[in-house]
Amino acid sequence: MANDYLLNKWKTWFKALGAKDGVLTRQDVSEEENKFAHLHHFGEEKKKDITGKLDKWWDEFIFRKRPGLITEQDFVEMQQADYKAYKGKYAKWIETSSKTIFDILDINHDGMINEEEFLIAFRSSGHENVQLDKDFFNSYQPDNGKVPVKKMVDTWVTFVTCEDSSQKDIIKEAFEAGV
Ligand SMILES: [Ca+2]
Repeated sequence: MANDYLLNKWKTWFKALGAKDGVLTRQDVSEEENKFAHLHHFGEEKKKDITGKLDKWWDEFIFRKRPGLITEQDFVEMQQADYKAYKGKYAKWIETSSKTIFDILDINHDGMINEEEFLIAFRSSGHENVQLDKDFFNSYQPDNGKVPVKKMVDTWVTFVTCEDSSQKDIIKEAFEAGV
């Protein structure tokens, strides 16, 4: 069993994905994707391409190929089941998930996340306080305005899999600050 510290982070993560009233629907995801495409000013073709990749990520890593909506309880139970069955593989799965999504969010394909890419990703999923989003981005101590995808991925692995509350967790801190 994951400890309470990690269970609470999974609940925070679920909300951060854009769940409303404890439920995440395909409609929520579709709205987020439309906003993402709009903020990036994608043309029709680019929008179709990126939305297809995002849909695949949501389906595989968040909905886990379940049809319809997922509740917070479903979500936490899914993490818990995998975590219990194979702790090491769970961390690897989260790493793969994070790498996959950040490679999509890295729109200019330079292996780095710049402030614009970061802000659009977070604004699209309902984190509309741009100042807080910027503070969050800056907590990565960007070099020349950019953060390597690898660094982003590592912080997500810590956030989603680390049970040790004494370890620094900048994602947890950002959400606690109101992102
Ligand atoms: Ca980039």
